Amino acid sequence: MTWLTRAECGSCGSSDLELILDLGTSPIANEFPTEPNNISPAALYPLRMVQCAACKLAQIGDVVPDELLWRGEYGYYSSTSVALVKHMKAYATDLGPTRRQLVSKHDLVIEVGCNDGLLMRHLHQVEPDARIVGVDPAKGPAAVATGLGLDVRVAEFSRDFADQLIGEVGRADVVIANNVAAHVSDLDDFLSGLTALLSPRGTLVMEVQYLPDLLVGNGFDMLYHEHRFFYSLTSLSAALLRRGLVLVDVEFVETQGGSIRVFARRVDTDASSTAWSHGLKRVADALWSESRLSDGGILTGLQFRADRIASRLRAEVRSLMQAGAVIAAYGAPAKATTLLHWTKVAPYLSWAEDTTPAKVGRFMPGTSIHIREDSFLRDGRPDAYLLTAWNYAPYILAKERNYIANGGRFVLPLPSPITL
Ligand code: JHZ
Repeated sequence: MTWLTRAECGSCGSSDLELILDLGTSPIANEFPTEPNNISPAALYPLRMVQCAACKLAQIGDVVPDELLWRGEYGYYSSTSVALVKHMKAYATDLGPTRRQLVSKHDLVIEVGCNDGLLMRHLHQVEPDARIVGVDPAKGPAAVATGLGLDVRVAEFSRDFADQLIGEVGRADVVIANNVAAHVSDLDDFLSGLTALLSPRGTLVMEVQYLPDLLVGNGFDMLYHEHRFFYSLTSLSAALLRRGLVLVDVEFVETQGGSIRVFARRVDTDASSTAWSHGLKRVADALWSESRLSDGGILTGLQFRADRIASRLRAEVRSLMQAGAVIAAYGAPAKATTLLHWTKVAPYLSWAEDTTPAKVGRFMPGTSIHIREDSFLRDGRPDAYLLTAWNYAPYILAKERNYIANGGRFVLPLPSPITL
């Protein structure tokens, strides 16, 4: 089984694809082997980002099939990141009766890509009388959700599955899809399924990582094979419109180094009603602001910046090692696989630490770096950490203030390598 090089845009079908970033080859990011694995070339896949000149959607250039990506035990559990727990709690409050009032008594809410049910749990708290159904293909995280009494269907989401679900539970007042639109293999079928699930006056709420923030923050490590699409408001709006949905509001949120939370409704409802007038203005302003980005070279310059960061990070880590420091990776996020492979700093790291029980005891993909449990509360800490979970930097640096006060160092790889 092998990858498929994209010949056409995964959204609009144009064959006018421009190469933005070429990171060579890399292993599958979210599969943490049980043995040290200095990887064979057969387990490396090309890692390139291209952008469609027609609809502006950035996407992975070489698509690794689902069977390879999700074959093992999927290592990502939302609830293990304290910062994400906080985010989802605030998210549920925002949708609930005291704020936007999108989720009310007796409403049906369907969350596609619910992982271990983190948001569902908080939604139950803000509106106990709503019916909340989750869908996720990853068995491990879904089992955690089911164990908590949540109603989760273990399935790959598709238009066919949406039709089946509608037959069982009906159409939803609110459909939620967080950090999942980046991962789908057939975007049109996915959006068709989400649209079908919506009741005529329903609202789709999605969070996606925001491409302009990735560009500004030099987040090249967000490119790994399970991330197939990288959205701006412009490209997302075009994809949704093709499915009969119009954006009615946008919020900028901090997750994943910068994401957008968008609200969309059917074009043939009251999408342009006064209830959404502030939101429509925010969407228009953000689209205008994005239009100013297009000529700035910020996209085409990403390759240059990724090259520079690789050599600067190596120099930074090497000089710490030469001064006798033991260095470990702080976090074993999926993006660390791209970071370590592209920058070639893996040989300098003695181990990695992570709070996710499913990752502990395993190895970083394509390396012999062992993943240990978070040593926050233990002795035996390294002299310095490479902060691979850089998107949680404010939270982690605050949590680690005693370690820093006692001389511990942190190397922040992005947006530009710096040692604190
Ligand atoms: P985190 C995943 O990306 C994969 P990753 C996926 N493709 C996606 O889209 C996004 O999430 C949403 C650990 N950690 O959240 C926990 C600590 O050890 O940036 C996580 O393993 N200590 C589905 O994997 C990792 O770091 C800490 O104090 O890049 C962070 O992973 C904190 C805060 C985290 O997602």
